[in-house]
Amino acid sequence: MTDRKDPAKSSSKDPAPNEKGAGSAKQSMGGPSAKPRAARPKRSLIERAATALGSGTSSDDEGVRNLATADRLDAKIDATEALVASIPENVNKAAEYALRGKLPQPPQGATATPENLDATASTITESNESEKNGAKAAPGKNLNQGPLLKHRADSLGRALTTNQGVPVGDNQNSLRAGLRGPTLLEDFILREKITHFDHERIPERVVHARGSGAHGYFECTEDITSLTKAAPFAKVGKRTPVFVRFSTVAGERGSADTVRDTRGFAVKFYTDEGNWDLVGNNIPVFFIQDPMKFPDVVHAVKPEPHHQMPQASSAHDTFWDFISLMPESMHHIMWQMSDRAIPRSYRTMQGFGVHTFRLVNEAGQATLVKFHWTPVLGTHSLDWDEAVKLSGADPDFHRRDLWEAIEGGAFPEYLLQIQTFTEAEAEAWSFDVLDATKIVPEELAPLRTVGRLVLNRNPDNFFAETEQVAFCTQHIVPGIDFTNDPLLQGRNFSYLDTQLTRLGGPNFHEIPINAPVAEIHNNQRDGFHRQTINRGRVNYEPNSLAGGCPFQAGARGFTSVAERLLAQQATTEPTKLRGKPEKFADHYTQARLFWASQTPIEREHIARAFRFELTRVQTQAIRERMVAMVRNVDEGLAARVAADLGMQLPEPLSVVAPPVKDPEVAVSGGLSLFARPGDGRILGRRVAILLADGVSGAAAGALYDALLTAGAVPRYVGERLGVVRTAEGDELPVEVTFETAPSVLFDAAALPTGAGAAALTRDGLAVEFVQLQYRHCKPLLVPTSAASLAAAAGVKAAAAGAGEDPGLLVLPDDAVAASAPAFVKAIALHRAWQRQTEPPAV
Ligand code: HDE
Repeated sequence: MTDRKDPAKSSSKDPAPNEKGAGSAKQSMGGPSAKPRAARPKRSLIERAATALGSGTSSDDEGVRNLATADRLDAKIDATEALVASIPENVNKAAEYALRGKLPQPPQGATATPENLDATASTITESNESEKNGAKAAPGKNLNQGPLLKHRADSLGRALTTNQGVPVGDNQNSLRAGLRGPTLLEDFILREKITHFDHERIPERVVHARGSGAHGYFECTEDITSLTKAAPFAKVGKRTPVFVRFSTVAGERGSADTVRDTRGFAVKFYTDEGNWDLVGNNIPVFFIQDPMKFPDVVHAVKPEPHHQMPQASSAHDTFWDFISLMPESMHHIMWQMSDRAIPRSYRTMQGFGVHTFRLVNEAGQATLVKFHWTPVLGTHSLDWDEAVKLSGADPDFHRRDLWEAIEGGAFPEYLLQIQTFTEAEAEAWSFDVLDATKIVPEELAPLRTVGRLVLNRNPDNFFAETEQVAFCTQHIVPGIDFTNDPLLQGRNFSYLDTQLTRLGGPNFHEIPINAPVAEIHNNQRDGFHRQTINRGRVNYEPNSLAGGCPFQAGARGFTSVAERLLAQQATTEPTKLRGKPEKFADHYTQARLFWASQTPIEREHIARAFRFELTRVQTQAIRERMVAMVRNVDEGLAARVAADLGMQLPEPLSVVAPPVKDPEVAVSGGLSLFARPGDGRILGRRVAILLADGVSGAAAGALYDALLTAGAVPRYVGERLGVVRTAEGDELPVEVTFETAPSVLFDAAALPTGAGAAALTRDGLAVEFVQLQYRHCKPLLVPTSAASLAAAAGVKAAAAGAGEDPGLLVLPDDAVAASAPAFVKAIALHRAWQRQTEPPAV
C-alpha cells in the first residue's frame, strides 16, 4: 500500500463504493482535498500480538493477497488513515440552517471510497469462510433484501431435525425413565418442540385481525411522470412487486369472513426506492375525523367487554350508542349499511386510499390525489340473509375464494385510478379534502386509470407472510407525500407503534415479507431478533472511518413537500390548538349524496340493514337516537326504519352545521354498487349442477364444460358422494353434497334434467337448496323435468314465465345443453334483484 499519492481524487457522480475495493481513497462528494496524511499511529496490542504470532489470515481478497497478517493489519491502518483524511470536515453542516432566511435542499452526504476494503471491515478474519459464514459481505450490498427464495423451506426427502439441525431419531416417544416411568427433563427434543409450540401465537392485530393475503404485481399503464416521480410510475409497463392483504375490521382472527363490516385493502409496493404501503379500505370514507376517537370507535364496535359478545358484529348497543353520538360517522354508516359491507368476494370490491395524499414530481411540484382500486370483475355483493348463512356454511368464504381463484389461474385484477386536484380547487369546494369522512365526487375530479394490480401468487405460508406482513401508512416513497388530514397524521404514529408489540420489536422490517427489495443501509443496530450482521465498526453519521457511508442521499432521497402552515387560518388564531376546521362540521351533506345516488334495491337493502342492526340493539333510547340521526339524512329512510322498529318517529337530532344548500354534486354516478358491473366474465363463480339418478348426462356435461371454459367453477351436487346413473346409462360423480355444500356456497344452480329430478322433492336439503338459490336472487336453470322440484322450493317459474326475471331460465329438457351461453350470461349479471320481495316470498 505505497501508492497513495493522490488520495483526494474526487468524483461527484458515483458515490457508490468501489466494488473491487482496490485503489486510492477517493473523496466523491463536496469538500476540499484531503490534507496531508498524519503519521501512522502506534499499532494496538492485538495487532502487535498477531504480528508476533505470525499467523497469517488466509484471504482471497485481490488487494491483499499473499500479505501476512501483520502486513494486512498495517495496510488496514493505512487505508483507514487515508479514508478518514479524505473527509477532512463536515462540508454540509451549513446546509442544515436557514441562513439568510433560505433553507437549501439537503445535499448528498460526503462520502469517500477506501483504497482497501479492510479499512471498513469489522475484522480482517472476515476472509475466513466456512459453510456457515459463507463469503464476507459484498461491498455496498445488503443481501437481506434479496428475493424471498432464501427464506423458503421445503422438506422433500429430508429427515426431521431439531431447530439446531440435529436429526431427530424418534418423533413418537418422549424420553422416559423406564417404559412406565416419569418423563426426563433431559429430553431436549421434547422440550424444544413443546416450547416452540407454546409460543406459536403472536398478538393478533387489534383491528383487521381477520385477513387474507396474496402476492402480485402493479403495472404502470399511463405516463404520469408529470405528476409524480414515484418509482412504480417511472415508466409505462414497469412492474413493481406487491403483497396485498384484505381484511375485516371488527372480528377476531378466527371470525367469519362474510360479516357486515368495512374491509381492509392494504397494498405493499416493493418499489426500487423502498416500500410504499397504501393501507386503504373498501369504503372511501371513515367513521371519525380525528385519531383521538379511534380507540373509542374500535372499543365500541368490538365485543362488549363484560361478556365478549357479539363476535365480528356491529349489531349491538355499544356500537350504536357511540355512533348515534358521533354525527360525523353518518356518512360512513350509510356505506356500512349498504351492500358494500358484504362483498361477494375480495375480487369484487373497490379499494380506496381514503385520505387525500400528494403526488410530487421531479420538480418538486405537488398535486393532491385520491387513490381508487377498481375490480375488473365489477363490484358485487352478497345478500344479507346469504351472508349470515355463509358465516356458518363456510366462515372462510372470502379467504377460500381468493385462494382458489389464484390457484385456478383466475388472477384477481384491479385498476388503479386516481383523482387529482389542486389546492385552489379543493379550497373552493364546500367540503374539506382533509376530512376523511368526505369523498371528492367523481363529477368534480374524474377518475383516471394509471395502472393495474394483478394478484398471481398465493403465499407459501400464512403465518410467515399474511400474518407477519406489517403495513404502515408512514411507509411512503419519493414522489408520494402526506397531507395534513388529521386522521392520516394519527395513523402515521399508530402503525409503527402497533407493529413493535405485534411483531416483537424494532426489527420487524427484516421479516422476509416486510423487507423491501430496495436495500437498507443505515446505522440502526441491535434489538430483538436482529437478522442483519452489519460489517465494520461505524454505526453513526457523519463519519469518516467508513468513508462517510452510508451517506445522506440529498436531493434524490425522500424530502417532504415544503408547506406554509396556517395559510388558511386567520393570523389572529392561535397556532397551537385542538379543534377542527369549519367545513368538518357538516356531517350530513355527503351522507345525503350517498343516499341520493343509490338505486331502489340498494336503498331497500340499506333500510333493512338499519332494521337488523337496530333490532339487535337492546336499549330503546339508542334506537331512537339513531333514527333521530337518520332523519338528518333522509326522512323517508328514517320513517321506514322507525316503522320497522315499531317506534314513533323521534325528533331529528340537532345539526352542528346545516347541510350545504347547493352542494356541487347532488347525485354521483359512481356511488351505486351497480355502476361497475364488470367486464362480463364469470371467473371463479361457483355454479352447482344438481344431480339425481336418471339425469341427462349430455345436458349436465355440456353445462359443466361450458362453465369451465368460461372460467367458472362448476360442481356436481347430489345427495350422497359416489355416482349417479345418467339417462344414457353412464355414471356421473357427485363431487359435493347438499349437506356439506349448501346453496349459499354457489352463485348459480342448474336443476337436474331428467326423470330423477322429481325424486329430489323428497329431500328437504335439496328443496332448501333450490329455495335459497331463488331467495338470494341467483341465476337458476330450470328444465321442464325439474318443474316439480322448483315448485316445491317455491320458485315462481311457471307463473312468471321467466320474462321479468333475467336470472330464471325455464327451458324444455332438450334445450338445456344448448342453453349454456345464456346461463353464463345470466351468471355474469350476478343477481336478479328484481326477484326480491319483502318479506322474502320463499
Ligand atoms: Fe387502521 N390500523 N387505523 N385504518 N387499518 C390498523 O395496524 C389506525 C384507518 C387499516 O392488513 C392497525 O397493523 C388508527 C383508516 C387497514 O395488516 C393499527 C386509525 C383506514 C388495516 C391501526 C386508523 C384504515 C389497519 C392494527 C385512525 C382506511 C389492516 C394492526 C387514526 C384508510 C392492515 C395494524 C393489514 C390496521 C390504526 C384508521 C385501514 C392499530 C389509529 C382511515 C386496512 O395500527
